[in-house]
Amino acid sequence: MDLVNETTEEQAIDQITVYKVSGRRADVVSREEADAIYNQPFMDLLFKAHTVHRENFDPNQVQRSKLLSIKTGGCAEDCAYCSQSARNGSTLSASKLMEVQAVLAEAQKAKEGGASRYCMGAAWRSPKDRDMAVLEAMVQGVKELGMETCMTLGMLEDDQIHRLKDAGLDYYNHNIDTSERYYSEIITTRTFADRIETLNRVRDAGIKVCAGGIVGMGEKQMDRIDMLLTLASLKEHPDSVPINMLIPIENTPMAEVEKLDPIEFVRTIALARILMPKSHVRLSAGRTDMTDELQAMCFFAGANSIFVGDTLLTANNPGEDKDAILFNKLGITPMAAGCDGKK
Ligand code: SAM
Ligand code: DTB
Ligand code: SF4
Repeated sequence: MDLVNETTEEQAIDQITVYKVSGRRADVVSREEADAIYNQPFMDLLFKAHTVHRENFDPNQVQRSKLLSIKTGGCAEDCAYCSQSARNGSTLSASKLMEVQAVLAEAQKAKEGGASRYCMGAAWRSPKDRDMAVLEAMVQGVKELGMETCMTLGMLEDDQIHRLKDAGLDYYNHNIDTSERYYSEIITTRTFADRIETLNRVRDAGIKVCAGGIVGMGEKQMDRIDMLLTLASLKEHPDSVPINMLIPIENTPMAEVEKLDPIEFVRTIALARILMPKSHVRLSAGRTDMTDELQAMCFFAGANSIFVGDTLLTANNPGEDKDAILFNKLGITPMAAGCDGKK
């Protein structure tokens, strides 16, 4: 049986056009087409997204990454959602960059817990040159443990990117966070264009790109769609696309924002899968407040990666036991390190 329901309407939705976003060449659907995909009847959207997912991945495999905050709090940036911004009046105390051995001990535990990728995050606008040798040693050490390496350190200069690449960095995470239109409501200390520039530099240096954003920050539906269109319009699709549901943090400007309807969240995941068929779409922050059924629906819609362990950077995450039960119930198996799960 042909899995694709070939209606005229669906053919119209499938039409791929070429257009430019902010001067970057892009082979992506237009905003109108993306809107039509996002807003089609939910069952049709899920069917389409799952079909695309199956064409590109084993739908029963999910990749697992573990996060560690290697430098917490006291950040000079004003990201309105973040517990680590010194400007947000958060009660989180700032700490120094961790010692290499302490990071490697944590990475070893994550490996034993089954994570295939280790992502080290720092609450910085960008790293200082004096920190680079320590960061390089962390990358080298985690690589030697047999895990994929990822860092998220803010904006990077070319020489910093090359040093990290030479140390063995596989992935760099840098999120665009929201649409270009809504961005200035969320962050004023660095621009949307700054983010794109860092992403392009990372890609040009041959490091795999992990780029996504946050939903549930009071944005409009069109902002979620535009955010995904921008990601799909990068020179190459990001290898990983983390979709974070806002974790509201006390004392931040986002603490009381209205919760996003979970169906809208699933629609966002589905559009990400359809626009970026070969990327790993990560069901990222916010899983602690999601039911098993919602997470299962996200996996069906094309999410195939998660963060594991009971903490993200500073906030809670479901933890290994809960995830093992969920995977077992759903018949999901973890992707091995170095295996991209692609067909
Ligand atoms: N300082 C670096 C930067 O901003 O690029 C790296 C760390 S930063 C915490 C990494 C990402 O985590 C952010 O870009 C954002 O997408 C996500 N994030 C931070 N706080 C969050 C929250 N409360 N809820 C959901 N996602 C969040
Ligand atoms: C991403 O997109 N989400 C992760 C990772 N990349 C660095 C971070 C989520 C942070 C959630 C809030 C916290 O733990 O402070
Ligand atoms: Fe700093 Fe990153 Fe948090 Fe923004 S998201 S305040 S840059 S740690």
